[in-house]
This record gives sequence, structure tokens and C-alpha cells, in this order.
Amino acid sequence: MGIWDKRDDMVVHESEPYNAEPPPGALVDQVTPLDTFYGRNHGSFPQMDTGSWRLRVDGLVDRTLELSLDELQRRFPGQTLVATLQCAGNRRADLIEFRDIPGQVPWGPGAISTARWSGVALADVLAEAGLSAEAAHIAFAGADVSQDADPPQPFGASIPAAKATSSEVLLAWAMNDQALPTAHGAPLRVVVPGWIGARSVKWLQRITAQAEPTDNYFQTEYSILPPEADPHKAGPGDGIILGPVAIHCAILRPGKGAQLPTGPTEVTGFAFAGDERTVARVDVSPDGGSTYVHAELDAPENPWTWQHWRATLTLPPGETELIARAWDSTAAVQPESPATVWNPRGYANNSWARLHVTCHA
Ligand SMILES: Nc1nc2c(c(=O)[nH]1)N[C@H]1C(S)=C(S)[C@@H](COP(=O)(O)O)O[C@H]1N2
Ligand SMILES: [Mo]
Repeated sequence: MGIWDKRDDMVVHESEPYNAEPPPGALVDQVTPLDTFYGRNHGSFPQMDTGSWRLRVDGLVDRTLELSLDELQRRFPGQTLVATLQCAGNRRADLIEFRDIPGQVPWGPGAISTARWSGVALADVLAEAGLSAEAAHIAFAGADVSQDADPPQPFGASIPAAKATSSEVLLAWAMNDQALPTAHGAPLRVVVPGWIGARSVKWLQRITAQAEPTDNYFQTEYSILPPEADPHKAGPGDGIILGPVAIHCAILRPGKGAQLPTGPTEVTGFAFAGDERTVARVDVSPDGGSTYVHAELDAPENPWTWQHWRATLTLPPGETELIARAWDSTAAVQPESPATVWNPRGYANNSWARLHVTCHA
């Protein structure tokens, strides 16, 4: 437990700053319980006093706003949305197996979770401030100072104005119908559905409309460098800046290394397509990719959430590799192996889900 209020069996990669994911197989619910939701932090939790806290909205706007939580709640229509958050570093561990990535959290497949978020639409707050024609990007600044940044600075991000004014982007003060926990950004955080988690800034203090993307360290840190680049020497323009999440899937059951009896075996998991895409199909193989069946796939609750799936397979006797691979609604597919997508900071590993099990005759 502790101040982050998580279940005892979280896989804790770091306790300060707190970085932890739920144990393998835990993400079976459509909405993840608060104590199971992964936590990703670049600095210590900041001290926030909700009473004196104000959200400042400034930059290329007609009117600068200073809003208390109470004013936000009273002046704008309330919105609730179920949305999945996925860290760009999810499944870095599989990239590390192919080639080492020093100094980065070795996330397994659990740096992804789904919550019912409540708050107001960012679009409504921006409309109240009045965006100037030159306001092409909306920048967010949190209150936590990260020593991982060069130089140390508060965590921040920006998204294009077109995304920021889409109705799904929320300023949230509640998660699963409870007050937003400190660990997840209380009193207020941004939720940018369908985009990497790093753009959903917690402990939000300031929103700035500007002509260019933010120069915050983390905006360009979350980018894909070419394999030969040195991440410590790379400049802001050297990588592909990450935004929308690529089609991805995970196997929940059976677990890695499971010993199974012969006969039909139920395999379950989830898949997630970022941005406005949905998951269109999931193929599951019982035999390392020789044959595939189509999984039964849940309909999307909305475009912003993962979709769970299940398939009944007949496994060959002995050790075998289970594979799952998803297709999204634009017919984009997952790459076959971590080797294809390896990059020096270890982001966006969306290669096929694979795990070995043994079937006893
Ligand atoms: N202020 C602040 N916001 C932040 C971060 C952070 O360290 N500080 N981490 C980001 C990253 S990389 C992710 S993946 C998500 C994680 O959100 P969670 O901890 O609520 O799961 O928050 C994002 N917002
Ligand atoms: Mo992240």
C-alpha cells in the first residue's frame, strides 16, 4: 500500500519515484480498479493544496483564466468517459531482451490500464479563454519537478490544438467515480484518450496556448530515435515525437510458463488501438504461428478503450508458443518482433504478444 494505495502484489520497478505495474494477468476488467491501475512518475508526488490551487490558462488566448476546482466544477458541463491510458514504455522489457536499454524502467506488459474519468472537456475551458488563430499547440505543465530531466524541471507536454479541442480530451478530477487519487494527479489531470500516457499531465497547474509545441524536456524525450542514435546526445529534432498509440495486444491467460492439461484451452487478452481507431480483429496461434484462429472480440465501448478477447485453442503436446496479433480499423497490424521496432529509449513496442506454455498429454 503506502501513499500510492496499490495492491500488495504490484510489480514495483522503483519506489521513488513510484513506478509500478499490476501483476501479469490482472487486467481482466473493462475498468481497472484504482488499486490495480499502473503508476508512472518522473519525480516525487508534489504537495498539492486543493483549496489554494488554481488552474491558470494563458498564452495565445483572449482572456487569461485563473480557476479554482470549485469554479471548474460549477462553470463547465460535467463529462464522464471511459478511456485507456498506455505508457509509451509499456513492454520495454521485451526490447531489452533483444538489446539493452540502460537507465529506463523495464516495463512488462502492464503499463496500461483503463478508468472512468470525470471532469470537464478541455475544449470548453479553451473556448472560455478564447483561442487566438495562431494557437496551434496546447501545452500542459504539472507541479512535480523531475530530476530525470535535463535541466530538472516540472513534467510537461503539449498536444496539437486540433486534438485539444476534441470532445474526448478531459480535465479530470475523478477516477472510477472517486476523487482523483494523489498518485494519479489530484486535484486535476489531463486525460488525452488514444495518445501515449505521457501527454496526460498529472497535478496540472497551467495550460498555455502557443504557436509551437512545448520545449519541455519530456515532450521530445518521448520520441523514437533511430537505433544508432546516442540518447544522451540526441537533440529535440532527432526523433519521431510520439502521439497516438499504435495497435497493440496482450495475452492475459494462460500465464507465461503455465503447465496445461490437453484438451481445449481458453486464451484471453485485450487489444488497444489508439486515436479514433478501434480493434477490428485478433488472431491467436496455439503453435508458434503455424495456424491461427480469430478470437471472439468485445465491441468497443467507445474508440478510447481497450477491447478484451477470448479464443478456445487446441494446443499441441509439449512446449509451445502462444501468439496474439491484432488488426485495427485502418487495417494496421502489429510488427512481428521486438527486433523490428527496437529504439534507444525503448518506446512503443507493439510487437506480437508471445508466451510459452507446456501442454501435458
Ligand atoms: N505531472 C506528471 N504527469 C505525468 C507523469 C509525470 O511523471 N508527472 N507521467 C506521465 C506518464 S509517462 C504516464 S504513462 C502517465 C501515467 O499515469 P498514471 O500514473 O496515472 O498511470 O502519466 C503522465 N503524466
Ligand atoms: Mo509513460
